[in-house]
Amino acid sequence: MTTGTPFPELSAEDAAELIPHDAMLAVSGFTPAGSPKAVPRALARRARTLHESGQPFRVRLLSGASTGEACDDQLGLAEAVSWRAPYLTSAPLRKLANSGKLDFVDMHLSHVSQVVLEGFLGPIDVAVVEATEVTPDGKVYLTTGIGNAPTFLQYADQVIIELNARHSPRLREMTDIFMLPPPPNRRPIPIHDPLDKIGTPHALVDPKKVIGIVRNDEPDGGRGFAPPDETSRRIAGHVAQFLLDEMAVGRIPSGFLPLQSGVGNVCNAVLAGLAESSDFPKFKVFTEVLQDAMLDLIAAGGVLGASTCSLTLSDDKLGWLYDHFDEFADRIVLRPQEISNNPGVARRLGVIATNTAIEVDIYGHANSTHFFGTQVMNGLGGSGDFERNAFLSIFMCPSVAKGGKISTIVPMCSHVDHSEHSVQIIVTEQGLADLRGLAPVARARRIIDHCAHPAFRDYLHHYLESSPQGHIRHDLRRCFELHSNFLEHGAMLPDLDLSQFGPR
Ligand code: 0RQ
Repeated sequence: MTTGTPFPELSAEDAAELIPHDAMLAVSGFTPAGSPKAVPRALARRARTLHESGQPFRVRLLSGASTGEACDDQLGLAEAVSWRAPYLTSAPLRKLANSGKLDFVDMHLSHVSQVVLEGFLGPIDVAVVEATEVTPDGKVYLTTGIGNAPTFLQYADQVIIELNARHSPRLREMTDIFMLPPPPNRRPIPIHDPLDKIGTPHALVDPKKVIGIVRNDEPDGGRGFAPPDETSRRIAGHVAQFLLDEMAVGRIPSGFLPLQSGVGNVCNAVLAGLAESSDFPKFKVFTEVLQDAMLDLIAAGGVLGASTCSLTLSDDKLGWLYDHFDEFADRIVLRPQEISNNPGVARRLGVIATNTAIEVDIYGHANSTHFFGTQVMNGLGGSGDFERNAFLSIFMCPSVAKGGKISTIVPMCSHVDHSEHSVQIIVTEQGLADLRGLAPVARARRIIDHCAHPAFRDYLHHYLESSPQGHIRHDLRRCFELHSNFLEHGAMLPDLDLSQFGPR
């Protein structure tokens, strides 16, 4: 059947039948924003039916970042994914990855597009892409998360478009699609300000590859955040004061620099703290995820505008944005992640990167992804794209987790995502350690004194001072003693009185 477009209209079930077992399936979006919904739900139902009749059905799933409940969670619950890249936040997928039932490849998000065009992952069999419109000549107007959709549309063998009536067709006014050709034909990306537009409002697909259109009106299903707690507010206070001091001594220009903000409550609190401070100039944001708090700050004027890859907004906030689109149309730019997270552009703009860690060691290595070196949480996301190339790279975390059973400042990280060579500033609610220009042992003393919880400082100082002398001082027999204590006794320092700690 065809109505309104030259492409066959399919039910979600019919579309799911076109995706074979073991296919490389690529999906649009970045976080729940812009991810397909109807086809993945139908695919999960199909997988369950096939599994019940004893037949195998699993796909290899490639996306921009995490996706929404309809895709990652449903396919994970149906055990219908054998391989996943580049990022996940889904509890069912995390469980599969941590039990060895899913091959999860944790990648820098800016790398994905290039890996696809290198052909390293093999062909993309089918791409499912959410859009507000696809024209007969192959212009695809994407929705709230651009992710890698332009690349998937170009390289997939077959394409299914989910036309989602929930989204405003005006999203194209914010969208700026710019594709990099393969090396050696690349030229400098001409972005000199976060709000510069350099591309087109649509992606492109060869119309012959579009095997069907599925209509849908399911919302993204994005959730809001709890208001920042006391710990997040204290971290935010330290970051704001540090940046003001850097401006006062002229190391940050008086007009400030573009900010990148990671995900989560701490990052939201920092952003809000900066934008609400009367001492702060208004600033622009160059980042990958625009959340509710940032939209409020743009509306209030503290943030002048944002370059991002996705509008990861709660459904209510997205509805509000659509109702007030005129206010934001020229203050938000939606880009593919190869551009929103581009290392060269981040370096040129002088981005101040603020990201969160699970643990940090006394020399400044940061672990953002794995608990106790083995259990993956979410993945690296875009944190590495920004931190390695930032003008200033800031990592934040509460000084303790699990009510004081865990110190997030440890002798040696049980997994390393970001190294001492590019992590510059570490912040906990206890204080801020500026590591620039410090050799390893001086870094260690500063991190322990400024960032570790007082209850863990004696242990950490003793570890440092009693370890064998070297450029870096480590005792390889004891460097994971705190981790081992937790795994054996349920607390890193089993004799510590936990009543001194708050809920974190
Ligand atoms: O567990 O949920 O059971 O209470 O980890 O910790 O402090 O609430 O921190 O939600 O901000 O997440 C690094 C995971 C922080 C996140 C990470 C436990 C703690 C709690 C969560 P509970 P918090 P947040 C852009 C940038 C990598 C990707 C990234 C992340 C839970 O920010 O995934 O930066 N970052 N992307 O109790 C054991 C420790 C722990 C610990 C905390 N040391 N050991 N458990 N927890 N520290 C995004 C994209 O790219 C899309």
